[in-house]
Amino acid sequence: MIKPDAVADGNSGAILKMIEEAGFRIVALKLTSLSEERAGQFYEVHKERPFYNDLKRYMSSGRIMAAVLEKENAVADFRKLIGATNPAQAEEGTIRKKFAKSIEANAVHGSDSDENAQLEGSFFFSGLEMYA
Ligand code: DGI
Repeated sequence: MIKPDAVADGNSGAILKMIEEAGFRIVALKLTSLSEERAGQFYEVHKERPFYNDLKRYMSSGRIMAAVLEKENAVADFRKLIGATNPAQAEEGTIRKKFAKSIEANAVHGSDSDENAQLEGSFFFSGLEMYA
């Protein structure tokens, strides 16, 4: 997912370019937005965390871009490409190093397991919208 700050700043194209150049194939893509409630569902795993309300508000503050990506070893390789959650710790050459503004407005989301990638893909897309 490309998060609201990155979409609003016009960085979606540059981020998708980095993703494709890193060898990922885009198999589904849409520009959409999340209500606070849907953002809360997406990040339900964090509901006990102190930043949960801020995260819901931020993730529903503007348009986002959702994508399903395909690659060997996609989850680990994508997390490497996006860099650390906190951009202050993100390595040079990562998407977050280049585009993230803060630990909250950190430009992109990536699934943390194959299982969550399936669930999160289905959160945004029907099977018919995913072209494998
Ligand atoms: O998988 P990540 O996005 O790298 O990180 P995560 O699953 O631990 O956290 C999900 C999102 O929640 C993260 O992208 C931004 C937000 N977040 C995580 N830790 C903090 C945070 N937001 C604030 N304000 N403070 C935090 O410590």
